[in-house]
Amino acid sequence: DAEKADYKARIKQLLIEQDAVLVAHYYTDPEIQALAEETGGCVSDSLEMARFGRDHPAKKLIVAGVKFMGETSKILSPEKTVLMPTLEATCSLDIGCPIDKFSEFCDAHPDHTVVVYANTSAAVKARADWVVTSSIALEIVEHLDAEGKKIIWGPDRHLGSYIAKETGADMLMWQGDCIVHDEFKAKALRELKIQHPNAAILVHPESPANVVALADAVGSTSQLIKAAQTMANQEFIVATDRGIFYKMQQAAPGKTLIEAPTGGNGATCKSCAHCPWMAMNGLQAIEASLSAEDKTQHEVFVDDALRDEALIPLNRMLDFAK
Ligand code: CIZ
Ligand code: SF4
Repeated sequence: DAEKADYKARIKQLLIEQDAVLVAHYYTDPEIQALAEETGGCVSDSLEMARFGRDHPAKKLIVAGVKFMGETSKILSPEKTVLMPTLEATCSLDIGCPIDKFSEFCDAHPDHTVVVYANTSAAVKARADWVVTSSIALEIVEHLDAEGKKIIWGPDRHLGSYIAKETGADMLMWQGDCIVHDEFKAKALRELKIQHPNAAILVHPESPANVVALADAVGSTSQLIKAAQTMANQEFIVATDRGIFYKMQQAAPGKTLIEAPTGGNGATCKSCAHCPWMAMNGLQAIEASLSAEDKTQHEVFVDDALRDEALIPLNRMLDFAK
């Protein structure tokens, strides 16, 4: 509508005036992803978002995603101004892994290598030996296991269990979960598959093990998009945040994408396949991040000492990914 068109036009103007670029996650709303594409920004997973921001010549990054993504961008690009539509967009994994408790857990097992998921605070990253995203977690754990390392894994217990099962690595698990993926239900998924016998089931490994067990392909957001593109099936049942449908449909035009069921037998779920924090990145909030005189609701800062420490395990991942 007219109001939205107005916001979009203003955002485009402000991005140019301020030498800023919009970096959006696959789970943000489709109109935000489209805007990032139209304005020369990027739509990607958390690893690629951080890389794109670091390598882009713009002076300012507008990170449409959740707080850990803004922090990671700031850690990799300290000379750039990093703004977020709202600093209140957090993540249940980040909330569920406070630094003091996590640090105690690590201290209790000093012979373990600490591997943390990117969905954590800068302080938790600073305590880690490795940071991983779901697109590279399996390979890094395989590498560490081959070196005979025992691993502390945090915070996502489902992703951790999946990786432990796939690699056979010795992993001590922090018990966090993602409120979006944790809601996918195996029983209802089995019933849906009966109605769509030719559909391939695509599952993000933050989902429960009994849902992962039903998958034809398991992977990170980028890997699931690739699967929809390359697998011969014409229909896919997709167990991850529904924001991904925008890029998945672009990559697999003409194929049918179906949401995996949440909540089972009509029970309600907290998030129903869309992250409430990702959903906070609306047009109005993006416009505000660029136009507000007072940036306290928007600008991301990471303490210098913390930054230096968090950069080590982050760069370890980026170097490994090369
Ligand atoms: O679930 C998330 O927040 C994901 C998939 C983040 C990422 O690594 O892109
Ligand atoms: Fe966190 Fe889950 Fe939202 Fe991703 S989808 S930001 S893991 S709560």
